[in-house]
Amino acid sequence: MSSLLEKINSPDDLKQISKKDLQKLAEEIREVIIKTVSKTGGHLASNLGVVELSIAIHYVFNAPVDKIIWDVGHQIYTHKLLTGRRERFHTLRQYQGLSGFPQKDESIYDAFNTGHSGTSISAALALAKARDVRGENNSVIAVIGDGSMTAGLSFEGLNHAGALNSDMIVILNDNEMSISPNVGALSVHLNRILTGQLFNKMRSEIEMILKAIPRIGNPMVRFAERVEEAIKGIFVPGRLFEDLGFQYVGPIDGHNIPHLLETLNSVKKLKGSILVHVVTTKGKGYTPAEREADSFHGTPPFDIETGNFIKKNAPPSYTTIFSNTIVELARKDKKIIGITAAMADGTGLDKFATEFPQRFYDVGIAEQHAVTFAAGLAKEGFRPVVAIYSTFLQRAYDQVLHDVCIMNLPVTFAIDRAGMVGEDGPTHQGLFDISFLRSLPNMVLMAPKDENEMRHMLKTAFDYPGPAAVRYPRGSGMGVLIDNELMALKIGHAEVLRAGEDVAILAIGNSVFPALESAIQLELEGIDATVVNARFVKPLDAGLIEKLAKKIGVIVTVEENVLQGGFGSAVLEYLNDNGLTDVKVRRIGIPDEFVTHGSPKILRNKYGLDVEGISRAVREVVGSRTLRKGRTLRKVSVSSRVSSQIPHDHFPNIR
Ligand SMILES: Cc1ncc(C[n+]2csc(CCOP(=O)(O)OP(=O)(O)O)c2C)c(N)n1
Repeated sequence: MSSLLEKINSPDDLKQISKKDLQKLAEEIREVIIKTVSKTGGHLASNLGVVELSIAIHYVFNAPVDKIIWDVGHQIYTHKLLTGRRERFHTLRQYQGLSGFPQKDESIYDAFNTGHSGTSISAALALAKARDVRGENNSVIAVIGDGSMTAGLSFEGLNHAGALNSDMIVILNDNEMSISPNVGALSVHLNRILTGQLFNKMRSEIEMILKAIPRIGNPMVRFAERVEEAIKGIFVPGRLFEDLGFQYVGPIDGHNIPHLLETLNSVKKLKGSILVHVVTTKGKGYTPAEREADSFHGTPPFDIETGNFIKKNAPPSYTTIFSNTIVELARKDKKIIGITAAMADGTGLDKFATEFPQRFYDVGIAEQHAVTFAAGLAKEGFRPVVAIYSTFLQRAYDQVLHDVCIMNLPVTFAIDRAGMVGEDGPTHQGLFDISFLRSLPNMVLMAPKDENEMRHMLKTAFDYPGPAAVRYPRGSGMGVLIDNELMALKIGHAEVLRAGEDVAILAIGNSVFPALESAIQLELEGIDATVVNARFVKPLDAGLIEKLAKKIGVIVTVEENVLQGGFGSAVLEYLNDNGLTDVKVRRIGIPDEFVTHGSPKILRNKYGLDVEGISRAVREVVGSRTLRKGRTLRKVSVSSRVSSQIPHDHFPNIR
């Protein structure tokens, strides 16, 4: 069977395909996306929903001269297939393969890098303004989902764009879903547009007013009824956007290609800021994804026939353990309130939501609001927990500082996906939170070595009368035994796991077990290492660090975070500020660069964060230094090294 897709290497090739064949092309694209994502994992449901829309956009507009900005960018698989990346599509999200998001360095068709929600309108407005200054006349199109439209940043962009009335098009892809069903007043508004309620409500109100006017009232009602059809669908539905300065067009069926082509062709000729409201079905064309669009938002590899996810046999994830622990804590403490920014499933707060619906808030994609909302609740005596991914907490930095830390309010931050996140790439790696939280007065910051310790840290955070954050990694725990009783840890106290005389390895979070394993390996080579589970980045266990500095004099720090301002920096600062300057220190972490997409295993290896990397760094720093008790380094063959018994790389969930 000859394939239409095979003929397409650029949008120009797409334009050679007749309109009547475009639906067939859409089906071919769906098949490729389903097949590929079933192997690589990725954002399936969002992509299946925009196949026709992406084809129509590329058919009508002229990329790369016309600029298309995809909000979040998780829905651009069709765009990638149509813009010269078809042959590399099987490498999606893999190390050195295609990114799962738009990347300007990957293709000239990717007009702006995205990954976090709500950036597209601001970026599109900027590209439109730059175009105007240059005196050019290309189109600029932002494609944004109804979930991402709830982000505060989207409103900031709309507000500015509407006021400037620049020539730009915002395509609102409304599937009534964020990851889970969309929440909030905007989503209610969009839903009313779709069901015609807004129009009906307004009509009956107008009717009542008109009928109340003596004599002329009734004839006016009859006249109004005649123009009803004309009114319907023109002003009323998009009133909100009209008031913000946009011309509203829609709602239109986002799976009807002829309709899409006709609408986009008309819109292309319009001047000013236009909002096209397109209605799509998330997961369209693949029954399991349509039925469970939230589970198929971001999927691990799956079996196409059954739609079942292919799960590795792995211990429960940190997220699952968090999910259970927060419920356990909340059963005992009625003041605990759970808050998520559109990530109830991803963070594991869904279980809390089911058991305590009155104490649970999904605020939509609104991380800033989530944090200030938590601050307000804490101020009123409650114990809110903000369950959030490390990368998305970045958006609420000022709120953590300004609304939580200055007032020293007891908000708990449960920071999931901290460290190497992997396949989603630089926009999603959780590699900055240690640095940005460490710098805030009043903040207590911890990271557990395993899931059992995470439970105790959560208890510690809730017992602490100020802001406290627990950061933990993506993926499965270490498979350790879980204590029944929750126990608060001593704030600022580290745990010495192994005593050795040649080097002190101070590790934090999920770097602790690899450090321990490295120490076992190094012992065979004649290097005797102390291994410390730091537990707290802030406050540091200053007493222990000082003791080790004086006694051993060689320190290696390990963290899954950027080196700038990270845990290792904290140790160095302490040593320097306390006159311990003759200590030899080596820091392992992420250097001054963004970490690309790829499996966490590959990435940890690249940055020396695995057992081998830690051993290598220790060997280098210990070097030819005279070992205590006159011992010398032994060369050990690979086979005699202790192999890893510790599951460190099971990552069933992606978001
Ligand atoms: C600031 C931010 N918070 C959270 C996320 C996680 N996230 C990725 S996609 C998504 C839902 C987006 O919904 P929508 O824009 O409607 O797109 P859809 O997937 O439904 O097509 C969320 C919450 C994100 N990317 N950015």
